[in-house]
Amino acid sequence: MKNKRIELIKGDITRLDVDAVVNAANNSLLGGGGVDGAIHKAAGPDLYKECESLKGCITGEAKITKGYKLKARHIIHTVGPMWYGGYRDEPGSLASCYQSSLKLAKENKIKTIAFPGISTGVYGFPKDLAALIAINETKRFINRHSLPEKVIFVAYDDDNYETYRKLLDQ
Ligand code: AR6
Repeated sequence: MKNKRIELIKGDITRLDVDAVVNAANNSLLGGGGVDGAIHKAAGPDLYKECESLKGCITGEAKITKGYKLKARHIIHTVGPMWYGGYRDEPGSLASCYQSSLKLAKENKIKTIAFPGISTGVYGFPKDLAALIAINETKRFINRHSLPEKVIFVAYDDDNYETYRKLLDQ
């Protein structure tokens, strides 16, 4: 890992002891499958109540809640783009998810933040392009700001882990 403020791990993001985990949510912010379902299940019903009060979120933007039963103190919910073949500026929207989430983290004095591969599950974004965007946007942000101090990419499977590892070692 060339950048000391970036880490890569394999596993379940709901178990991490960090200041914030990022959720790959949908526009309603009211839960769903994938990592969103796992986060809501682990955080408990009070998360749903707070999410209801947020009145949704636009694609590419982010909103913050408490972490409830998670070890993580906060959850940053961001809504990634659905992949339509690259014709609807999906890369730009995904880049915006990372920028919005990191900006919100900085504003909330978050030191450690963990990201899953936003949009790379149900939303069908190609994993290698998504990892490249995640890493580039993160480097761009942390080069300009001292917070968050550490950004952790969480790969859920071996393939995605290797994809990140190769890009991070370059
Ligand atoms: N920890 C870390 N990563 C995970 C976990 C986990 N526990 N579970 C899944 N992943 P997805 P999206 C990875 O589908 O594509 C939901 O229904 C997974 O392998 O969760 O942004 C929402 O409500 C994949 O690489 O999110 C939306 O409707 C990545 O997390 C929609 O899915 C994201 O997969 C959002 O789709």
